[in-house]
Amino acid sequence: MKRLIPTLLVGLITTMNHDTSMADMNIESGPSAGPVNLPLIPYPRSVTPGPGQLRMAGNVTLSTPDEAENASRALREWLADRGINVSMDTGPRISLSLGDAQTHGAEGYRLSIADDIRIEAATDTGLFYGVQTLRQLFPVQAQPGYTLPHVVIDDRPEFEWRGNMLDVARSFLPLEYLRAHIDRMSRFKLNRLHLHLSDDQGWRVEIKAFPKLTEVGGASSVEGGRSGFYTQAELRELVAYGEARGVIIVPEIDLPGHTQAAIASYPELACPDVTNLSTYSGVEVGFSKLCLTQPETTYSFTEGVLTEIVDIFPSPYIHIGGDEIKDPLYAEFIGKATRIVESLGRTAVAWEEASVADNDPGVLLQLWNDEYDIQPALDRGHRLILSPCSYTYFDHGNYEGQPNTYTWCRKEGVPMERAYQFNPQSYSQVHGVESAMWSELVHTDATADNRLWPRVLTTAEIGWSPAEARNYEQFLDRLEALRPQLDAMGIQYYRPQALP
Ligand code: TNX
Repeated sequence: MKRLIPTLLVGLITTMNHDTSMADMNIESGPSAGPVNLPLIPYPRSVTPGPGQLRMAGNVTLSTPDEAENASRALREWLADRGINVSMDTGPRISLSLGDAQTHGAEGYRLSIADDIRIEAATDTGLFYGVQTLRQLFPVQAQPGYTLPHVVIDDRPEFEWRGNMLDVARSFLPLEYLRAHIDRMSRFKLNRLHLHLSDDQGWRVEIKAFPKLTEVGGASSVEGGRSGFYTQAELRELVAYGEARGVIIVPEIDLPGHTQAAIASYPELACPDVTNLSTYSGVEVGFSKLCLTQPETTYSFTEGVLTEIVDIFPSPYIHIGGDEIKDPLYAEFIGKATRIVESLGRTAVAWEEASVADNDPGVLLQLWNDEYDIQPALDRGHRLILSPCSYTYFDHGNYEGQPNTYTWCRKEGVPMERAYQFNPQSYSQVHGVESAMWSELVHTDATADNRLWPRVLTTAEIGWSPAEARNYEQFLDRLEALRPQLDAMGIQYYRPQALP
């Protein structure tokens, strides 16, 4: 049931009225999300309104600790962008301070707005997230003055892994898109960008020991898609860009299947009886594989590639694929590949089919097919990244029948409401959640935006907010309030017919 806007928010709304699309912001309150529905995504764990309001003009004073480099930079850049001056002695103080890990955890923070604005956290990342929350409370355009509600927000994430996967193998995405995506993700506290870097249709990462992977495999793509590859230097820069925004880039090299681009580059990777050694631009899967009966070639390739991958990507997790392939030696290969990753000092992630192998229980399994039996792996202690296709595959339609979308997992597509209803709390041993955008049918930046947004915001909220703080009606109201922020980021998000 909708209620009048609580007085606490009147000042905020008044400020927002300058912005026409904010004017119709519909603040709703309900029992499950506490007394107010601040325009925040993901919704914080705890919101305690205070009695007053903070009024400020376009000046603030700042105090930021040296150790909080990323949060301080994000705060200063945003203030500069918003035209808010940092001065020595006028305006309220915004202070960032590093405190106690027990209270806030690795990514949590407390944001208090009273006469001053304080953000406390145990880490730079926690402070960074506090800054993101503060930012969402401000209108997107510079105003002569701002009024903020007095409030204390205590917040920390439900899951450590809050991810999004981009398939850059079927169709390439330019570096600028990836940088923009990292910015966008970090604004909503998403922290793992999983890059699907190789598949039948393309190989996208420079490997110095195997230069033909990008000469041949980098030049192919799915039909109608984009080809290309990233150099190691470009990827290192992207990693640093992510690090400054709390986003770890998790690379995936899909093995031992989905390897036609590698085989076309190095035919000796296929068994001698294989005649199809050319690049591939179709969409069917499951036909290519490394020759597992030739361990010398297969493992020196696997080890050589993974060694360079760990050198480029400091991520504690390296994804080795492992999906959609039948081979009598499959389980043996996976066991060996996950141990190669371990020997390189990292933890392997693999698609859930890999659960048949004798892996160290530390290996993370990424669940994607609602019908797969994962129980035996859970019994052995594996933890899960949850990406069930019928809730999280954003190559499926925003609505039933959307052109250029898949339906193989769910014929009705994955409308946002459905995506929001996904409940990771109904699984056990959950390490995190991740949505995925496969790119067989996604060939431009605009289409990528349309498939990803706003649905990625459901991943952000499901990954961060506890089940009690989630409510779809309220989420829609908050999304509506944040729409100018998505617009300002230049996101060409899908607009449902129901919205003007
Ligand atoms: C299944 S999910 C795949 C991908 C496809 C995707 C299309 C998974 C591990 N494999 O190869 O691109 O479906 O929705």
